[in-house]
Amino acid sequence: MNKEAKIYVAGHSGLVGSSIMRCLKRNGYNHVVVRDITELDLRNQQEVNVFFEQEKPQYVFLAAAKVGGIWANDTRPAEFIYDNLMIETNIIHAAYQHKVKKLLFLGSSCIYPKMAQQPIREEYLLSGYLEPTNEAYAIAKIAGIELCKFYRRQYGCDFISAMPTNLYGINDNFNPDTSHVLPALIRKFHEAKIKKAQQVIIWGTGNPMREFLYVDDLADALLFLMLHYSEETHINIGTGEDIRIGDLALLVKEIIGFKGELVNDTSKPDGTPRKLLDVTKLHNLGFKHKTDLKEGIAKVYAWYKEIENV
Ligand code: GFB
Repeated sequence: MNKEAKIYVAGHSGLVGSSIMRCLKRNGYNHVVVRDITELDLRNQQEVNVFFEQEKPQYVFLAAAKVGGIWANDTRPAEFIYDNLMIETNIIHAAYQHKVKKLLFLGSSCIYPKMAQQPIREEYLLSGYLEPTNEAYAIAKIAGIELCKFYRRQYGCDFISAMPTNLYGINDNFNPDTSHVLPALIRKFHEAKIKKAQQVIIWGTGNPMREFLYVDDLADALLFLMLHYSEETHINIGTGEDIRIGDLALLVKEIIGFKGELVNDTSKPDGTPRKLLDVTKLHNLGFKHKTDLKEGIAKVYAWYKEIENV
């Protein structure tokens, strides 16, 4: 991918897509095409075909997706499976038809079986049943991996798939009902501190373990893979370390400086007990993340205060 290459970032305004945009700019890739959701509905095959016909991108980062935290996934499964299947099928097929040189598809660590052996190696995919709270999203993402694999096998397309662990960073969704745990905790602790509240509610038991990767480290990894990886097998992207949700809450509490107590709401689901990725393959290729969790949360909190004007 030379610096003049025409690159399409699907999902450019989201958490991952906006980070890919910053990463491409930092690295001197300036010929990037994007479309807002109001201009191009990626669930519509006709619109996607017209866009590829007009723009003819040479490289594609497929970061567009319907995403959300455990509650959104659990309560709106039809939207998660339909939107994601349509987006990825339309883009991958159009990329094949319009001879895209290379496409990178983004999945998620929830594609692996709920009870997968830890840390989770790439080959554990489809070796057991899925976590029910995000089964719809996981099935769609598994379909995306398989699309890339089979388009490579049958048509020789250079389509690759990356499976990131739980992500966080600037431009995240901070809506308490639909967000992932980290932005939810940042917002809850921040608001509790401002209001001098006594308590903050943490969903579930606090016992699940999660691994968190700062989104700018993910974007660096994606560019690295676009340049250096070209295999049929998907590849995990993570830090190789995880933390108990209860301990994560204590860490966010400390960074924000909230003085009250934590209360567990066990009417909310825990989800997968643990999903730590084995990142040996990525490390062996020569890529390692840079941002430590505490440093990353502090960066996001600084950004959050700025956009909230507080
Ligand atoms: O980040 P999260 O929503 O998603 O939740 P998953 C992680 C854990 O944090 C769960 C707990 O055990 C939640 O119960 N948690 C505690 C909270 N307090 C909160 C809170 O205020 N908000 C939220 N959201 N969680 C998602 C999948 O699973 O991970 C997606 O549903 C996707 O499909 C994504 O794969 C990466 O890690 O459980």
